[in-house]
Amino acid sequence: MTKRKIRASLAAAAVATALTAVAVPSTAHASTAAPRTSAAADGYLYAWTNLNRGGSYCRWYGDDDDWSTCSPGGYMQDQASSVENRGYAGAYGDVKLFKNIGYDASAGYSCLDNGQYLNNLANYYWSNGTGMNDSITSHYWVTGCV
Ligand SMILES: [Ca+2]
Ligand SMILES: [Ca+2]
Repeated sequence: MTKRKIRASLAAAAVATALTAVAVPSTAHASTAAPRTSAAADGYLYAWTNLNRGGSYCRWYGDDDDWSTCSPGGYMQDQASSVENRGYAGAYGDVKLFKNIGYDASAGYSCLDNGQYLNNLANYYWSNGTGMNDSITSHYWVTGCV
């Protein structure tokens, strides 16, 4: 292979890599292609046991390191099938979600942008590629999803 051909194939490989990087949705950032909420901001993160805001729900104004107790639903650990960020825009307006208790990111995490509503968590995945449905267990508010 001539030097020019090698360079051309390297460039083609770089383009292919770049295209792949664009085409694969970010698993660590749930807001990718997620719909915006139609609800007014009230400062709370909401979670429902069923999809499309169905079943019982809990909501949080602050952080929670263990969803096994919450208000008003009482229990949301490994139950949530839809979530909505109705937090106020700006500082601490985004929510980092964790599969494990205690903000332990080792089993997977995700980030929900301010104003995002995920109506069916079966369509979303943790940072490690495992499904998010019926598995959220803790969260804290952050300024800017990363
Ligand atoms: Ca559920
Ligand atoms: Ca869990």
